Amino acid sequence: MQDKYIPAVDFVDKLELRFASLAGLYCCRPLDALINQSFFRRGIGNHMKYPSVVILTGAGISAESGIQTFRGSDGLWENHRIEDVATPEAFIRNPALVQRFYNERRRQLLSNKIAPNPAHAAIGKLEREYSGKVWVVTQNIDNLHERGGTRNLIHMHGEMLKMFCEHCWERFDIAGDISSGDQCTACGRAGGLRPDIVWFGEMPHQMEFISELLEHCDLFVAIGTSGNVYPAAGFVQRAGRAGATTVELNLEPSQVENDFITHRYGPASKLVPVLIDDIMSGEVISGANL
Ligand code: BJW
Repeated sequence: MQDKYIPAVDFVDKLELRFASLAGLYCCRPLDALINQSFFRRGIGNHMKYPSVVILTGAGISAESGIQTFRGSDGLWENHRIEDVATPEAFIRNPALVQRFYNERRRQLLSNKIAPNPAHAAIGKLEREYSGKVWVVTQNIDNLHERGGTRNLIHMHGEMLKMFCEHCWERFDIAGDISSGDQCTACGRAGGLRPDIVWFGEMPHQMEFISELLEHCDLFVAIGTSGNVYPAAGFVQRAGRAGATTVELNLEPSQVENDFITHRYGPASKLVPVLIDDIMSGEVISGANL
């Protein structure tokens, strides 16, 4: 269903446009009053600068919500070397350590200390109110985009609040702890449950759909990601080759800064609401640091 999204929506837009013209001819209300209604505004794509927007987010967007980024100055991540916890080999070597690590992070995410910040909220508002199409591809495994109002969302590196069984591949929502000995409620076997997280060497989720989005986007924005981890770090090049305007928002230049046309540097909670206002007011996006 999902990879038919773009052509299907274009078709709907054209239908709406025709309907708007007919309505203008046959109704008493003037056409511009009609097209100002949000239902019709979606169809008037000609003067819109960026009909299709793709936003890639990384750990930096959640930093001001209290979730630590991966590549801090001490080279450690929540006191662990990343390769000790975020690889399938680490899970085989020491499942209890890996489960404990993710159980702690899940508890932290569900505590009342973690909440979406103005960057998440602004992106949610863009999806709700912008007349173009907006998709968010996040590398983050937290649920702060959902809580900030985003619905068109892909968790390419998985989700903290999901688990799956390596025996039967059934996926489940999970709010509590997982333990290596737990039994799968679908297949009844023990020892196969693991967090639904994409570790190094594993294939990220929904890559085909993401490729479609990148091929068709007019504006590509990367927020708070260091550009160290592929395939996400290569998305800017693919969007750029497809003709998109590419924008980096970060505290500092990323590893792939040269692949972006435009850069804005500062904290996401300040930069993102300004960028979203610029997009919604139809401005051409250019650099402006905060
Ligand atoms: C702020 C801010 C504020 C702070 N405001 N900004 C050699 C070359 C190329 C590739 C490879 C290679 N060797 C191996 C690979 C592949 C490998 C890879 O990329 N390795 C690299 C380390 C080299 N990739 C994989 O294995 C991936 N799978 C794969 O490639 O499959 C094959 C394939 C083939 C063909 C097509 C497609 C696929 C899987 C990668 C899985 C990554 N998993 C992790 C952990 C799981 C999640 C978890 O447990 O939480 O995902 S690793 C970790 O890094 C996490 C993140 O999602 C990911 C990216 O990190 P991110 O988000 O960029 O965070 P940071 O900390 O690095 O940066 C934060 C940024 O925010 C900084 O820039 C700050 O400045 C900024 N910031 N505060 C704004 N307030």
